[in-house]
Amino acid sequence: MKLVYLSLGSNVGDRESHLARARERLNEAGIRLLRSSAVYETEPRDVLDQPWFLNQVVEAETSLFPKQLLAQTQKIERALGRIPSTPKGPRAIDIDILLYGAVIVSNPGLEIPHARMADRRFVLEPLAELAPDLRHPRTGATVAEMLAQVRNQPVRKL
Ligand code: PH2
Ligand code: MG
Ligand code: MG
Repeated sequence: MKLVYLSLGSNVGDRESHLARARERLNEAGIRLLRSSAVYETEPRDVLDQPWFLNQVVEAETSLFPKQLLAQTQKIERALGRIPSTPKGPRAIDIDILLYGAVIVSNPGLEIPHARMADRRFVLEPLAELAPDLRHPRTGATVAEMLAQVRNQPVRKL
């Protein structure tokens, strides 16, 4: 069993319900949720001209290997009506693998830890609720330390 952290995001349609349905589907797919952060409303990053997101981080345990975990999260994204669109643009649901234990995975289709997690308050703020002392497997920085660097990005706890 591995302890994993996933980031959930939605900025299209009924955002709350997309997050809730993603949590249900994850449980049914052998990704057993242990804890969930609060939900945050967050300013869009990268592609700025799109609606604000709801974001949340969940802690889960799974016996799936990283590629199997990715396949399941992508299947759930499709089941919840995610339509392929602009990279980093609007989406009904996004499920990103942040951390898979302390394992590092680097291949064209999958990067763990998530390549941009250290720059994103919409990831670090909810993650810090669950695991402030957790260390980034590459840099050794704690979640709380990374969060301190991105406090200027607007987020609002619901
Ligand atoms: N996801 C992106 C791009 N920008 N901005 C916020 N606030 N939240 C997201 O989940 C998000 C984003 C690509 O997945
Ligand atoms: Mg994403
Ligand atoms: Mg994604």
